[in-house]
Order: sequence, then structure tokens, then C-alpha cells
Amino acid sequence: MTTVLITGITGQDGSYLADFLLDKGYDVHGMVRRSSTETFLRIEHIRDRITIHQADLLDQLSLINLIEKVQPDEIYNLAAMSFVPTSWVQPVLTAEFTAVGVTKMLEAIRLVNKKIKFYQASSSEMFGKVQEVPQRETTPFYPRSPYGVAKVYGHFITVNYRESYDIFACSGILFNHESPRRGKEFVTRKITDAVARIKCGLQDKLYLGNLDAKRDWGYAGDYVKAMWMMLQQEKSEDYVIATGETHSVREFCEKAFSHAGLEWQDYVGLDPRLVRPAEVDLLIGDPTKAHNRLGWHPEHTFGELVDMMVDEDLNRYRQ
Ligand code: NAP
Ligand code: G4F
Repeated sequence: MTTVLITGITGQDGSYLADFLLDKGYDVHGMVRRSSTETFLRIEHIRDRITIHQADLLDQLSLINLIEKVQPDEIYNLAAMSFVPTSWVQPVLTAEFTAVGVTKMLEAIRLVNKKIKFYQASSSEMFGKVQEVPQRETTPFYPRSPYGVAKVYGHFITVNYRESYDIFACSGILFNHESPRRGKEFVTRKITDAVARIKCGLQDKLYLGNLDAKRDWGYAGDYVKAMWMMLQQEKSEDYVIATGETHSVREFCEKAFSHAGLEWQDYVGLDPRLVRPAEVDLLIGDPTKAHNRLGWHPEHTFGELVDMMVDEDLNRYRQ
């Protein structure tokens, strides 16, 4: 049985990856940071099939001890401060979790067992002010937020440990991926949650920032499969994972409201406080390498994703 350690198992991607690897017959271990209240909502349904351990990306010794105890064959490093606006409010903490935390994981692997395969959750936020359209593995990075800058560090330290120590380390450059398990502060889930609340008479208005921003949105369940595929290759490499389509926040609104039989202009207002100090205007990925080398393709369209998220939020409020 293959043993896996997932950091960030309580998050959106960690929970889908745990589902996916349990189905593949893995012995799944998850790392969580200590909290006074449990944050296990997304993994409640598999709680008795996985093993949870406390450790923290900020604490080097806790990572070394954890890897010695679990003896994993694969590690997926998904834990991070992942919300872009917070990275302007807490830039130092973001760097400590999202950037230096990756070095701490890699150092723990180097010290305990260099044969462990490592996946790093890199991000299309690294492309920021895009230098090429569409963005691919070779497109230069130009991050536009402290989060993006931290992810560039995490990306290159992963490349560096692969080249310096011959560790099987892959960096997946994932474009935005969403689901009914997405945190409610991210724009897609903020919209679908509001659509459901408005439809059920619990909310009147939805305030958003930049409606013109464009993102390449896919379904998180499809993207965790790509993470696993990267670690099953002969050679460790980096891959862009994206749909190859882009849509604006405005289009997401139109589609989500209309799925619930509502006209978005009747409910959406603008709040300039939600506009970012520096915006990433356009993201669209080129997943050709992942198609050709991994055989990976997204299995859900943009329309299916929006409908799925609205339907799940509607069901929740109706219940
Ligand atoms: P998420 O839902 O925000 O989950 C983040 C996870 O990290 C949570 O489990 C959180 O634990 C954990 N965490 C944060 N700080 C930690 C610390 N100091 N020690 C231990 N655990 C910590 O994020 P996601 O959407 O699943 O994304 C997963 C990863 O992919 C992140 O690294 C993100 O930056 C990256 N990424 C995401 C996307 C996307 O579109 N979703 C795209 C590209 C890259 P708590 O439950 O305790 O908060
Ligand atoms: O949903 P968002 O907050 O996601 P963002 O900033 O693209 O970051 C997500 O994707 C990255 C991959 O590219 C990940 F690395 C990262 O961890 C995270 O998962 O915002 C999307 C767009 C932005 O352009 C933002 O300005 O939506 C725009 N937006 C407009 N109004 C809003 C809002 N975003 C949020 N969160 N809230 C608003 O009211």
C-alpha cells in the first residue's frame, strides 16, 4: 500500500486529493495545524479512513518528526496562506507559510528520506502581469501580490532541490480551480453562495470588486488528479494545469444568476474597497504539456462548474 502525506488536507484541494487517493487504495495521512476548534468540515466524510497529525509549516522540527513517523512514499504540499488579498495585509506571514514553508518541507525530506516524491502547489498567480498569452511552463513570471511573490519562491526552491539533491520534486502550476468546497471569500463561491441566499430571500445585494478580471477556471476534482499523475511519471517535471479558456468575473456572475433564474444586474453592486492594490487582469493557461505527457484533460466545462456550485449552494440553503 502506498503511503501519502498531504499538508493542507482540511482545504479545498486537500480534501479532494484525499478522496481521490483513498479510491486508489492509498494509506492517507494529513497534516493539520493546531487550532482551538476543528476545521475538518471538508474531510468529515472520510475522517475514519485517514490519519490526522498535528504539525506546522512554521516549525521545522515538527515536519521532520512527522515525516519520520509517517514514512510516506509521496508528499503533496498544499498548505499555504492561499487568499491573495490577505497577502497584502500579512505579507511577512504569507512569506513564512507560502514561501519558506516549502523549504522547510524540502529540508525535512532531504534529512529523513530523499526517495520521497514531492508535489508543490505552485500557482498561475506567479504569471501576474502576464508576459505571454496563453501562459505555459516557459512563460516568465511577473507576480503582482505578496502571495504571488511567495509562490515564485516556493516554485524555484522546488526546482532547486530537484537539481541540487536529485529529489523527485514536481511543481504543478495550477490555474484557478473551484468547487462547492471552495472557501467563501474567493470570488466564485462568494457569487454562488450569494445567488443561493438571494434566491432563498436571505440576502438582497452582492458587492464585488473588479468585474473585468479574467480567469481560467476549472473544477478542483479534475485538478487533483493531475497532481497525482505528475508524481507517477519516470522523471520529475513542472506542468501547467488549466482549461485553456478564460472568462471574466462579470461572465461568472451572469451565468450563476441566470442558472437560478435571476438577472445579475438587479443584485450586484461595486465596492471599491474590494479592488486590489495590483490586479492580475488576465489568466489563460496552455495545458498542452499536461495533455501530451500526462494524458490529463479537464473533465468539466466552465458551464458545468458554475451550475454545480450554484446547485449545491441552493440545496444547502433550501435544506
Ligand atoms: P485552501 O482551501 O485555502 O486550503 C489551504 C490549506 O492550508 C488549509 O488546509 C489550511 O489549514 C492549510 N494551512 C495554512 N497555513 C498552514 C500552516 N501554517 N500549517 C499547516 N497548514 C496550513 O487552499 P486550496 O484552494 O485548497 O489550495 C491548495 C494549495 O494550492 C494552496 O497552496 C494554494 O496556494 C494552491 N493553489 C490553489 C489554487 C486554487 O485555485 N485553488 C490555484 C493554484 C495554487 P486550515 O484549515 O487550518 O486553515
Ligand atoms: O477568487 P479570487 O480571490 O482568486 P485569485 O486571486 O485569482 O486567487 C486564486 O487563484 C490563484 C491561482 O491563480 C491561487 F493561487 C490562489 O490561491 C487563489 O486560489 O479572485 C479572482 C478575481 C480577482 O481578479 C479579483 O480581483 O476576482 C476578482 N474579484 C472581484 N470581486 C474578487 C471580488 N475577488 C474576491 N475574492 N472577492 C471579490 O469580491
